Parts: sequence; structure tokens; C-alpha cells
Amino acid sequence: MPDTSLNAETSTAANTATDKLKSHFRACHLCEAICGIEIKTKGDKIISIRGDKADPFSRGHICPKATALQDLHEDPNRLKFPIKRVGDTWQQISWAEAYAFTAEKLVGIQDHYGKDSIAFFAGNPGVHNYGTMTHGKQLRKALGTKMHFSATSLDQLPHMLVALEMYGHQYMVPVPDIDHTNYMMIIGGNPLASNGSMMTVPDVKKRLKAIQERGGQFVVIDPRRTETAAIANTHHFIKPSSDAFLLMAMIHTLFDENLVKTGHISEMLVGLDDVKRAAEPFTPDMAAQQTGIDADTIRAFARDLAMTDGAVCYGRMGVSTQSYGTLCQWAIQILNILAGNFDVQGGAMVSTPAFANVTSSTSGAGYFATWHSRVSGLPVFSGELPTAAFAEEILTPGDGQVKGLVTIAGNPALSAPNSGQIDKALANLDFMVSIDVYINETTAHADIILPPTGPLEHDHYDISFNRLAVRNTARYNEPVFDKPDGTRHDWEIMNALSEAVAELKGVAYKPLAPPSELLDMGLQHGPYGKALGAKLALDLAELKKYPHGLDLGPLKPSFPDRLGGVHSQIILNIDFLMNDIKRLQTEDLRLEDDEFILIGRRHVRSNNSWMHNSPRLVKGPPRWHLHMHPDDIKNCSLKDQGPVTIKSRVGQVETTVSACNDLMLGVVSLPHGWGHRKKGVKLDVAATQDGVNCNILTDDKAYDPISGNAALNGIRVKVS
Ligand SMILES: Nc1nc2c(c(=O)[nH]1)N[C@H]1C(S)=C(S)[C@@H](COP(=O)(O)OP(=O)(O)OC[C@H]3O[C@@H](n4cnc5c(=O)[nH]c(N)nc54)[C@H](O)[C@@H]3O)O[C@H]1N2
Ligand SMILES: Nc1nc2c(c(=O)[nH]1)N[C@H]1C(S)=C(S)[C@@H](COP(=O)(O)OP(=O)(O)OC[C@H]3O[C@@H](n4cnc5c(=O)[nH]c(N)nc54)[C@H](O)[C@@H]3O)O[C@H]1N2
Ligand code: SF4
Ligand SMILES: [Mo]
Repeated sequence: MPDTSLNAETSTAANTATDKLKSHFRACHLCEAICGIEIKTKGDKIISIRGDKADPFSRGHICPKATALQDLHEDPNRLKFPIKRVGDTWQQISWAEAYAFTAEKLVGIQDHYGKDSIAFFAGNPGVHNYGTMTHGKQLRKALGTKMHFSATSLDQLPHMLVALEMYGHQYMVPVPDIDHTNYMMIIGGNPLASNGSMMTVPDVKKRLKAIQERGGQFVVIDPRRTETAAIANTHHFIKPSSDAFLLMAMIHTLFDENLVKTGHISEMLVGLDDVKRAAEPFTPDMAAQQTGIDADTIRAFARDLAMTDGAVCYGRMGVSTQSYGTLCQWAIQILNILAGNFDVQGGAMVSTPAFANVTSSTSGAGYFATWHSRVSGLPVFSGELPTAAFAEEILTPGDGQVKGLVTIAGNPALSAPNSGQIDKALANLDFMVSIDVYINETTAHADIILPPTGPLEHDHYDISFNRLAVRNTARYNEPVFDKPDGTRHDWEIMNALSEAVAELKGVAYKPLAPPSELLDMGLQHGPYGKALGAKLALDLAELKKYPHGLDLGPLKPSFPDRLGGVHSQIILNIDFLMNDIKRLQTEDLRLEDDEFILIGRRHVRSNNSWMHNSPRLVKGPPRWHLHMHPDDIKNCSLKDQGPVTIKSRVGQVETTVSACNDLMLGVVSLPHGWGHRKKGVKLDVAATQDGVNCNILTDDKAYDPISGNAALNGIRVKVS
């Protein structure tokens, strides 16, 4: 059992009685919506957390997770100092000892087994933490390993791969111009629960309703009548994993009914005829049989997209993390392009952020399939392998087997497919270090945990999400609290560990400047920057004058200027996707009589696997039940609110089933991120919750074969 004296008091010794009430403005970093918040403090205490009405982007909107920042900040389970495993207990050690020990272990394993015997797993919160964004690669570079995995391949890899192949840069991802669109099609996304993804859109409900108020409409296509579907103009059930048929049939219809109009980007397009030929077999009638959406409706979708002034098609997790993830994301781009909705107001546009703006000649464009994983031959994407291959690379003996692991802000034991196998793999390592704030299902396997400061103890700028925002904005926020004595930021840990590794290897290491200095440079050289003579003359000092955030205006058309250099065209007929269309033609989605299809589910009071230790978020009715249509419950002789066993090819779980009219017949839904009662986990509040880990059921062999992205949705299960 972990030693409970780990978190020696680190209070900044404030006397709250005499301290003044202070207001701090910052962005909530918990999800992609980056809402502005106002945190009132007295000394080292948080008094209140509210929406920041003066934030021009979020306009005061927050969700229940924002106030949970206080729980996170005050959480007695949150680690502050390094701990090292000693038998079955943890011992607090100094940072110096922690760095030396970790570097020695990592380099020792490499000396024995080779450079690539050390792997990395980087999780989602790293993208929400700008110190991890700027410094995350340092340690990997210092170790020189090519074995890197992340949540990208459990998520948005298809978006990035399509952006790379079509537009020439992995980060050139168009976002819906939601504030000006008159028709929005949402496929496999539930922004009312997720608050938007690959589309930074605070206050999404109001923004969706505004489409309707200006006479437009939005439609939702989802196997579940979601919270978003409930307020949409229309909702259409779709059979899970059949979306590619729908999208191809819509492309077919655009050609068939002469609705293709490519406007100002016509001259940039390569391969239009190939796309037309590829879509030919996918008639609306054929797609209707596969999807369950009737042919006339499919034709009407295509017409609405092409004939509405300012329309956009947007697809998210439901169509990314399934077996046709890349094909779906490609088809969505194609639809927006062919229907005249690409790079136009109200359509899909690439943002122009103040920091890390992307053109096709921006460095870090990315690369794909230049080498493949050792065991299953899955393709590399921009320096990382699909997480579907993570466990087998640890468990399969032979040259190149992974023996040591570094996790950074990730919880693959709950978030990656076939968790049973992941668990085995983590237990099989010679050494594991986690840069993380909790002893959770993953880090409980570590030999050493190096906890960074909490979010309110460091400054903040959203690198990724400003880039995906539906309006150009920038916001820098100072830390709310001073860093407690003796604690370290993520980026400081990364620098120090890299230095320790370099020293052991006998090479020089120059620590990377603090994130704020890198940000300052980037802002100066960005599109609004001082260095480029822009009117705003932006640098960090200037940006600090806008504590509520700086509004940089609506999205604007930016092609062809954004293209150039090696990638001056938009490639439509990507070879491997043209081939994947042939796979689709022979796809058989039929189920056996007693089979169900498992999909996921998100809830606004939960956030992947790591916020269930917040008392205020987990209160209320349980959110981890299996949802199932009442007729299916009856047919399976189950009882509403009764026990249920769910079985897949790789695993089995027992949980509680709830009748839910919002699900399509034959589809069951279980959220991910639950199941915190494992031995060794130190999450006292989360442990009071009964949920099970749904990734015991998801299959490491179920992935999109193009990208290797995990198919977390559309898993065949039996229910009893
Ligand atoms: N079945 C199923 N599985 C899924 C999904 C699904 O829809 N269905 N969704 C997938 C998706 S989209 C994602 S993004 C992944 C997420 O999966 P992961 O990224 O693996 O997991 P998280 O639950 O986000 O866990 C984040 C970890 O970061 C730690 N942490 C939090 N803040 C910080 C910080 O500031 N610094 C550091 N160093 N650590 C921090 C937390 O303690 C926790 O251990 O899950 C995927 N898994
Ligand atoms: N509250 C909260 N917010 C979050 C998160 C969270 O865990 N909680 N996680 C964050 C992260 S990491 C991400 S990546 C985003 C995800 O953001 P979203 O993608 O908006 O979130 P999901 O709720 O996973 O939405 C996926 C939808 O796809 C549907 N679906 C499943 N299978 C299929 C299919 O085959 N076809 C179609 N058409 N639909 C399908 C599901 O029913 C679901 O409604 O949310 C982010 N925001
Ligand atoms: S929607 Fe909620 S979790 Fe997301 S940024 Fe806003 S307040 Fe934070
Ligand atoms: Mo995600």
C-alpha cells in the first residue's frame, strides 16, 4: 500500500484571514473548449471558480468540470514529490535522486537491449499543458528511441493523416465555421457532452442553437440519440461502422446530380476524376442497405450540403475510432471540397492562430509509413506507432522488444484497447517511470513516479486548441498560485531528466528555454507578430495586456496562399485510400444472431479516465452503466438495473444494465475511463465508484488498417 505521508504539506504559508481576495483570469485547460474562467483566491485558498464573462470567445460559459479544478488542486491523492517503489510501498525521494535513478535505469536498459528497448506513451492531458507540448520531445530525443505511442492513435490520427496527405501538413486540419454556417452535419460527434473536439468551440450549445435561430439547421448522424441529437433539427440512426457507405454515397450523389462546384480551389485539386470513379459503385440505394438511412435521405443530405450557402460536414470520434476511420475523415474533406464548402465562410476553414500557424511549408509537416512496427507491421506516423501495437511490442520476445517505459500524462491501462493485455504488458517491463500526478491504473505499475505541478501552479497557453478554434483567438495566463517549494513543472522534469540521460551517455545537453520564452518567440514570428511587422505587433508582453483573451477575428479563407513549396496542390486521389474503397465494397457488417455492437459514450461530468477523483463530478446518478434498448433487454432476458455480463473476443466484464430508448436496436453503449478499484491504485474518491473498464472489451486487433488507429467503437460483443 502506498505510504500516505507522501504529500508533505507544501502550503505557501498564507494566512487566509488577512489575505486579500484576488481575481485570476485563465482558460480552463480540461477540454478542448478552453473556456475563460475567473478564479477568486484568498492566500492559498480557492474561494470560487466562475465563467469569465469578459472572455470574447467563451462569453462566460463553463461546464461542471471547471469548478472541479478546485478538487484537482486540493486533492489529497495528488502527488507533489517523486516517489519510488520499495517492495509493495512507495517512498518519497529527492528530485536529484529521482533523476539519477531514472536516467541510470533507462540508459542501463538501452546499453543492454539497444536504443529502441525504451518506449514512450504520451497521454491526452499533455496536449492541454503547454510545457509538455514544448518540452515533451526532449527526453525522447535524449534517449534516441523510435518507440513512441500516444493517445493520438486512440483518437484523431485519421484527421492528421488526411491533412498530411491532402494539404501537406499534419496540423492543417479545417474546422467548421460554426458561427456562420447555415447547415451543419455532425457525424459521430456529441459536442453537447464533449464540448467539441477537433473543433474548439466554447458554449457549443448556444452556437448550435444560433444556427437554427438564423434559419439554418444542423443534423446529427449517430447510433445513439445523443444530447446533441436531442436539440438537432433531425437525428438519423446509423448502423455503427457503416458511415463510409453513407459518405461515399453522398459523394456519388454530388457527381450524379451535377452538384460538384469547387470554386476558387478548382485549380489546386488533383485527382477529381479518380474520386468520381471510386464513388460510382456507392449508390444511395446500396448505402441505405448498409447504413439503415434511406436512399432519399442520403440524396437530400448531399443536396443540402451543396445547395445551402455556407454548409459543412463534420465528423468526430464515432467516425475516427472505427475500422474506416481514415476513409471517413477523407470522405468528409472530399464532401466539403466538392460541395463548395471548403475554405469559404460558413464551411470548413483552417484557422490562423497567433502561435504555431500552419502552412504547407511549416516545419514538422509529418510523414507516414516510412517504417512499420516489429510485430504487426503497423505504420509509423510522424514518429509514433499506433497504440494498438503497444502491448505486443512489450510482450513479444525477440530483437527490439520493449523493456522499459516512460509514460507522460497517459493512462493506457484504462484508455487503450484490450486493457487486459496492456496490464500484462506493463507488469512485464524491467523498468517504468511515469510523469504523472496520480497513482492510477497505469502508474501503479511504475517503479518511479515524477509528479509535475498542478495546472493552477503554472502559466498557460493553448497551443493545439487555438489552432483548432472556430474563431481566431489567443490567451496567455499567469499561474494562479506560486509553485509550491520543492515542486517541478512538467517541462522542468523533462529538461532535468534529459540532462541526466545525456550526462550518462556522455553527450552535451542544452536545456530548452522555458515555454514562455518559446511562446514569446513564436508569437513574434506568427501572423500577428512584431517580427513580421503586423499591425498588432504581437509578442508575449503585448498578449499579457489581454488577460481575458485576445479576439483575432473570424476564420478567413486562406487558400491557395497557405499551400506552396513541395505541396502546392490539394491531393484528392490518395493511393491507399483509393484501395481502401475496394475493402469497403466487400465489407460485411452483418452480425450473428446473438451479437451486439458496442459503442462508447461521454458525459459532461467525466473526462476520460482521470477526473473521477473529484467528489463534485462523481456525485449524482451512476454514469457507467451499460445502456441498451428496452426491447433488447427483454429479448436477452435481462432486467433493467440488473446485472449483465458483456463478452468480446478479448475479454469479459460484469456491470449493470440500464434501459435506454435512445439507443439503436442491436447497439449497446458503455463509457470508457472507469474501473478504479484495481490493487495499488490510490484514488480514494474514484474507488467509491462501481464502473468497469470498457477497454477490457475493446480489441487491439480491431483498428483502421490504413492508419492503425484503434477502432474503439463498433466492437462485436455478446450480452447475457
Ligand atoms: N473505449 C474507449 N477508449 C478510449 C476512448 C473512447 O472513446 N472509448 N477515447 C480515447 C481518447 S479520445 C483519448 S484522448 C484517450 C485518453 O487516454 P489517456 O491519454 O491515456 O488517458 P487520460 O484518461 O486522459 O489520463 C491522463 C493521465 O494524465 C495525468 N495527468 C493529468 N494532468 C496532467 C498533467 O498536467 N501532467 C502530467 N504529467 N500528467 C497529467 C492523469 O493523472 C492521467 O494519468 O482515451 C482513449 N480511450
Ligand atoms: N465531458 C467530456 N468531454 C470530453 C471528453 C470526455 O471524456 N468527457 N474527452 C475529450 C476527448 S479526449 C475527445 S477525443 C473528445 C471526443 O469528442 P466527441 O467525438 O464529440 O465525443 P463522443 O461522445 O465520443 O462522440 C462520439 C459519438 O460517436 C457516436 N458513434 C459511435 N460509433 C459510431 C459510428 O460508427 N458512427 C457514427 N456516426 N457515430 C458513432 C457515439 O454514439 C457518440 O455520440 O471529447 C473531449 N471532451
Ligand atoms: S467546457 Fe468545461 S471542461 Fe471544457 S474548457 Fe469549458 S469549462 Fe473547461
Ligand atoms: Mo481524445
